Amino acid sequence: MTQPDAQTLGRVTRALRAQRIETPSWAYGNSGTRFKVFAQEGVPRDPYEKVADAAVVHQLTGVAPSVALHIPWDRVDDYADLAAFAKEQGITLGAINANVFQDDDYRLGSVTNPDPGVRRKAIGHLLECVDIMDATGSRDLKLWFSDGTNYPGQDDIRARQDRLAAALRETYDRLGVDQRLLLEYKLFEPAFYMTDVPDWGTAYAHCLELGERAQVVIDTGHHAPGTNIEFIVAVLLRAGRLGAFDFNSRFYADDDLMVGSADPFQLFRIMVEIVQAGALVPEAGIAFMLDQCHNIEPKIPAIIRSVLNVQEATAKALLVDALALAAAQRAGDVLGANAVVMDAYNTDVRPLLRELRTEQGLDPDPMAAYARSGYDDKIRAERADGQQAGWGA
Ligand code: RM4
Ligand code: MN
Repeated sequence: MTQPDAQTLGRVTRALRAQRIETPSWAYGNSGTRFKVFAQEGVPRDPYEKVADAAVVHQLTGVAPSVALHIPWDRVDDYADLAAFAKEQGITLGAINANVFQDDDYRLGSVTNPDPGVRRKAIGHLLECVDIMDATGSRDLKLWFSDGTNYPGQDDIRARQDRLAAALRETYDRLGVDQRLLLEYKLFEPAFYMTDVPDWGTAYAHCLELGERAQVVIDTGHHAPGTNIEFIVAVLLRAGRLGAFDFNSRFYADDDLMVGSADPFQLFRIMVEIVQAGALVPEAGIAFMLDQCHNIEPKIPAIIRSVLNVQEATAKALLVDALALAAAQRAGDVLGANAVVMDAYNTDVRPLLRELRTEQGLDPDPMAAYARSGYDDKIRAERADGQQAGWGA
């Protein structure tokens, strides 16, 4: 591509300045596979320290002003106090993620469990998460259910859908008028035969039943290999039901690697759909979140890298010449249309982003700035004692 002209540059940088990416509290804590959790030095010991780390990512990148919480991993006595602490650090608390997948009671499911007592307990947790949102000022309740079955005949598929619908209804009805329910799907794991919310269609059907403030979450790692995720993005955008992304990368299944590391072209294609639909602006209501685990790489730099990867994919998507693309499409010019998209993808946007950061008073290279900042040494020293945060495995 010839270098973008001044007008294009102005449009692209304006959009990039307005971009918002939410980082996940759990990515700052220890994580692992089912085989091993490798502890790292300097990892936060409590939600306050996770918030502090998230604030550093925002200070260096300028585009990550909120952090998502996961309950009970981020349980504190006073959520308003945690929100005030976040504010002092220059960020806000974002989506509240419910967790109904780690208690022994949930062996046969949470909200779809055949036992009404277990269902009641799970719904109680979802409602508690809405109380927490009230205290933190969070807009979004994000629900992911590990519910499903491992063997044909284990439980009644339709009955489980009914139980799911009832739980979602009760939770949705508890929300305030400015709050949303975000429903996430996942093809499989930990259930291996049948998952109760396995795909966007099921999530969408439940959201339709609930009402307008129920929206679908696309976790990029939650599909069968080869799934055209940008198609799902386009369909949900058209229906006004795309609420959020959980960005990460995968080579095989739900690998939770850094977004943009396995398939940067896919991330670009997703962002093209977003940009073309005018859905990048915060007012469009789509939460661009990361959902990742940094099992072997240092966590804060990995999160900074991920944020930069989303930013780069977005910059490239913004460079797609929409007029030229539409003209080629109208003319049935297959190769021409494809060339417009590929020209944008093949543009090196790193100089543009460095310049943008300098204009914003940021270091043009956030990775290098973090390495120089001394923050890593500081947290290693300060957090040497005590119990590190993590979700265990
Ligand atoms: C799930 C899902 C959720 C996340 C948990 C930790 O696979 O992606 O979004 O909260 O993992
Ligand atoms: Mn997710």
